[in-house]
Amino acid sequence: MRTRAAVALEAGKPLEVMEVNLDGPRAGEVLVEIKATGICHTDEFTLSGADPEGLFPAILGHEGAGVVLEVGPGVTSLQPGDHVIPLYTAECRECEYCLNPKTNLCQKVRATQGQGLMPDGSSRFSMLDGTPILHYMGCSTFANHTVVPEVSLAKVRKDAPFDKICYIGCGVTTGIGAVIYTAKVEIGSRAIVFGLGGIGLNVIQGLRLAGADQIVGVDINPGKVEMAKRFGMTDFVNPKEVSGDLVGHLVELTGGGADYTFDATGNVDVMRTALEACHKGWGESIIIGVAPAGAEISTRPFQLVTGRSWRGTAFGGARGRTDVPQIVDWYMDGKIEIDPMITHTLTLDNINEGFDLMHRGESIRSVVVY
Ligand code: NAD
Ligand code: AHE
Ligand code: ZN
Ligand code: ZN
Repeated sequence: MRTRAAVALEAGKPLEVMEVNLDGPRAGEVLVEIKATGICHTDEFTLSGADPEGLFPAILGHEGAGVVLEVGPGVTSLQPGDHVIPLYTAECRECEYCLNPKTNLCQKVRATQGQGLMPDGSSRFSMLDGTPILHYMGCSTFANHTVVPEVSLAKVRKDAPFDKICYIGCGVTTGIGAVIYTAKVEIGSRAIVFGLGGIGLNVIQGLRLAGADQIVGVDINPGKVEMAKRFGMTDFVNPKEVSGDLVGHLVELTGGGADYTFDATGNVDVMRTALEACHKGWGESIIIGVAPAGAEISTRPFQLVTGRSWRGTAFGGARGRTDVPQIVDWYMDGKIEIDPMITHTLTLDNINEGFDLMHRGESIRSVVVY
């Protein structure tokens, strides 16, 4: 079939919206009509050329929701008409990783996914002249139709709106999950969140859900303050307005350091600050942000010797096929909010505007509705 897609032809260039060929689903694969997709900072990271795994030409996008149109041979858990959210972290429920309760990093399709290919080593997308186009993060939601492995699809309830629940495909689950599944934050905790964007705000709402007493937000863009307060931020710090040592300021503000800190910036200097702003003896710092190729983190080992821990999380530690339908229920039951964070709704033809809004720091989430 043919479908419309925003294609990343090369790094650093705007996406080009065009008709592309899409082959049908093979064994273990599913054809999905994407109804809506969010634009995450990770899409911009890959498009910019900073991603060591970035390959071109590719169809980016990993924060979508849609409807199953056709299933390939051997697919048993889904049928046409099902509503789904594509998962960049699969859940096969049988690999060594899925069987280990300590991780959500299913490896069933990860190797080919990182090469922009389906599990059989080929791509379903091509240009009209036959040139192959690569998949992205196993999702490629910047296409009106996409083919996804069965193990990379969460089946969700049919009454949930696509233009909101697409955000659960990455930002909502990553932020809330980092608190609930990865850090397992206790009631009464003090926490600091670095970066109040599409991920950091969901960390904040996760902290409120977990019953944190103090939620400090740190961002260099004061335009993010109002939204962060709405989601539960109790204190705001703009590093540009702190004279002197930022770590010292944060340690004092949290009465000796935070129980938990979260980096949602992808900046390795911020990651160090986040680790060092943790409480001596027990503070845990969770890295969510994705850093550019070649970037490295550092601190004095003494920071760890004296009881701080450095950890990371992908997709908030969520097991997608199990946890994502539950997060959709939380949204539908009013336990979490999504709507105010979707600040802009675009068409596929205007998708590059979503990247411009992100660059200018004017959006939280832009969502493309097909
Ligand atoms: P975003 O652009 O919406 O937000 C980033 C925020 O960080 C902005 O508000 C910006 O002003 C702030 N910021 C930038 N530099 C800062 C600094 N030096 N100090 C304080 N604040 C600073 O991006 P997003 O969509 O929220 O994504 C955030 C990060 O999380 C990105 O690196 C993204 O790639 C990553 N991410 C990781 C996962 C995962 O599974 N680990 C999932 C999604 C996104
Ligand atoms: N490809 C990059 C790393 C990108 C990365 O860390 N991706 C996160 C999800 S970001 C979603 O917005 C992730 O899930 N990582 C675990 C994994 O298996 O990819 C690089 O540096 O090579
Ligand atoms: Zn993302
Ligand atoms: Zn698995």
